[in-house]
Amino acid sequence: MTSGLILWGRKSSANLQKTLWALEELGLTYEHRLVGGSHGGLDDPAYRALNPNGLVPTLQDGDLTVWESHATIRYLAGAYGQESLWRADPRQRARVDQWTDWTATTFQPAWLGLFWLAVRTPTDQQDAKAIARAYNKTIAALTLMERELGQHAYLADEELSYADIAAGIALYRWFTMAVDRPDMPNVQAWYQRLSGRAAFRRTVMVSYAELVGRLAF
Ligand SMILES: N[C@@H](CCC(=O)N[C@@H](CS)C(=O)NCC(=O)O)C(=O)O
Repeated sequence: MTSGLILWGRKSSANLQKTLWALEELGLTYEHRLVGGSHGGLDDPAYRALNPNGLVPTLQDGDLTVWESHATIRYLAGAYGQESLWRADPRQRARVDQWTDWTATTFQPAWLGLFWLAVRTPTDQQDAKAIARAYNKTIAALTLMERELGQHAYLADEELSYADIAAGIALYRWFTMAVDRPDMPNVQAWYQRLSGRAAFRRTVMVSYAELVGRLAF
């Protein structure tokens, strides 16, 4: 394998934060190239050649290029996290993948939908009914996690896995957004556990001020 990790994407991107957190969690050396958002560059032919989907993140590892945030964290876990983020046992890994894929299809569309409607949309353009619908979907998803996290410390089992990275990047925004938060002690404890990790604090607990009231990117 040719080595040399390069991550492309802006730091305020929720999807980028998954890859960034995984890189930091694994203590890897990488180059970070800022593209997307106010940095631009996503339509450059050179970037499109790497990522024809034209979004961030994109990860390069030598001659390998991977896009789609969940594919990037699975790759990093498999390549560099055999003793930590990865699960060699297919039965254990099935649970990690279950929560990772559920995050892609259910949890993230709910919470990120709410974030767009209630944080990114300028106040005078906000749609209260749409916000209520997205809020209810977010609460339903969090309720599922609340039940699961009552059984073990992390989403899939007792240790951090890439499922926690996929889902956990939502928590800083959830706990700092101006919304009602029903008491969910297990989710709260999980957030505290994640906040105890330097890699999470460095990559996820970062300002999203540039996104507030801004629909541009
Ligand atoms: N399904 C993709 C979604 C990627 C995505 O939507 N990225 C957003 C940022 S979170 C983006 O590139 N937006 C354009 C920009 O930042 O300029 C993934 O998980 O990687």
